[in-house]
Amino acid sequence: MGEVFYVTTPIYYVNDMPHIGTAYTTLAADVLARYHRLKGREVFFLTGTDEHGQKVAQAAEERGESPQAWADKMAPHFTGTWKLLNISNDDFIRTTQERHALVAQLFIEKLKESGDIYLDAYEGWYCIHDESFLLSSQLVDGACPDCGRPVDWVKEENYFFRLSKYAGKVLRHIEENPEFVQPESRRNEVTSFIELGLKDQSISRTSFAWGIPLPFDPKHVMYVWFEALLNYVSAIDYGADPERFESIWPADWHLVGKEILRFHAVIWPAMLMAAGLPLPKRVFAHGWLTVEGEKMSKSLGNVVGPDELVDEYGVDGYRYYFLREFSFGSDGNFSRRTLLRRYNAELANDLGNLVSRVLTMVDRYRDGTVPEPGAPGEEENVLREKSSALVDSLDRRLAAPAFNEALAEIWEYIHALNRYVDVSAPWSLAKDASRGADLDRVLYNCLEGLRIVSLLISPFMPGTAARIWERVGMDEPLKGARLPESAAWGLLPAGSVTTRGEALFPRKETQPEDS
Ligand code: ME8
Repeated sequence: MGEVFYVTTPIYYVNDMPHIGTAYTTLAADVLARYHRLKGREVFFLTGTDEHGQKVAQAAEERGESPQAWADKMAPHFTGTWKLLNISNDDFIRTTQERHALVAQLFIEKLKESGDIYLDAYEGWYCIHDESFLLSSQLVDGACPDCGRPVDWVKEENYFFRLSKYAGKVLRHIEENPEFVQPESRRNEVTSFIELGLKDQSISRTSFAWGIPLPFDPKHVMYVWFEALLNYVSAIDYGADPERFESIWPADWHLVGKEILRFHAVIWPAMLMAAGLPLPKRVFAHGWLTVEGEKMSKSLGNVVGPDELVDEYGVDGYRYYFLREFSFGSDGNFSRRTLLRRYNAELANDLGNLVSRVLTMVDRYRDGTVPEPGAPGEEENVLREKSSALVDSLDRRLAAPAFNEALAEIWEYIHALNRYVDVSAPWSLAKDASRGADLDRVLYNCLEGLRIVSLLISPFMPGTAARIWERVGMDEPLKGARLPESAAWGLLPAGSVTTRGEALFPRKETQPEDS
């Protein structure tokens, strides 16, 4: 079961446009998907949009649109943004698709038959923004404890899922499988939450119609969270194509923001247990990003969209910054100053200049042809050993996943290459006709070091990686490269043609306060 590497993002509500927060999760999932493809695994990377529920219905109503027309208008903003950011998702699920509705109905029917669903009266608070049911004891100053917005009193007949019956089992699973909920600090939050006692979960609504009808009682539509979680199995044909489903399920990683961990680490596992399905292997809750120190919100008018940053810094400038700047499990603060600083120092200078220096020298001294490597000296052996240690370390960092640490280590290697150029001073060797073989060797090692850098940055910055790979003289496309084999030192063929090309990351002007 599950031989395919399966990674997911939350499905995003279509009430609003994608922004740097939603892009952050999607980008992280993209790196994992690309990395595992690079390792030769078959990968299924899923993202999509959450289109039902009261919040989306309200957003549509405010614009005088039907919810379906609104969702049809908004979904392309997400697919378009993922294209802009070079996201390699294998599928994009929309919860208004029939394939999703059929599975959601089949699933709920199954739980009904097994006795885990019953009808009862619900009376309590509801936060439309978070689409969550709340107890009076949870409110803070009469408002939603998570988003601070006013809550509505709901009194209606609902179907309930016997969540309480599974509480002990879910808790045991979390305790016995430390990988299941990550990072550890969040795991403790989840276990304390369960230990406080779980009530059965209302899973249907009757006061509005924008949802999937319950097959056994169509006056009710499914509670949007119950329905949305099912996207992870509807997209891989649960119930429709058992062979496909079993080859992909369970998910290797559900990546989510910390505010929706409870749904993924408590309700979702209980739903899966009730249906007799295996649980996802790991759920990772990452931190939240603020903008220039403030919570990002429409009312503050400080929501940042990826497109404006991509216009300015390019897609790989964008990708690099978000993956390098933040520690995945912690909260972080986006600021234009740190973006500019990292761009100039780490991309324009450390990497961009290195590529340009090396290719210029190969052009000047060796007519743009990869020279013979010659016999390796001590310096080269160090570079070679460092690169193979880096390959192992990348594997550990991405298993965590710690994207920032992975990039920091790749950049240490780039620093080592820069030092190697400085210390071996090819420009001096070029002045001495008797040092021709030494010059060949040094230039070869620089090119080979860059080839390995391009391979290792490819999950993070696929466009830049492919450009460097071609420029150093690789004819075989980067797409066909595999880890660890392609990182073996010496695979760059002598005699192939290099290309100088334009600056990869043109330096940007800074104001005195930026540096
Ligand atoms: O919750 N910083 O959808 P959603 C970091 N439809 N990440 C952020 C962020 C921020 N400031 N803001 C949003 C939903 N995110 C449900 C999910 S899944 C079965 C259903 C990211 O549109 C983060 O991943 O509100 C968060 O979990 C997600 O966007 C919430 O997206």
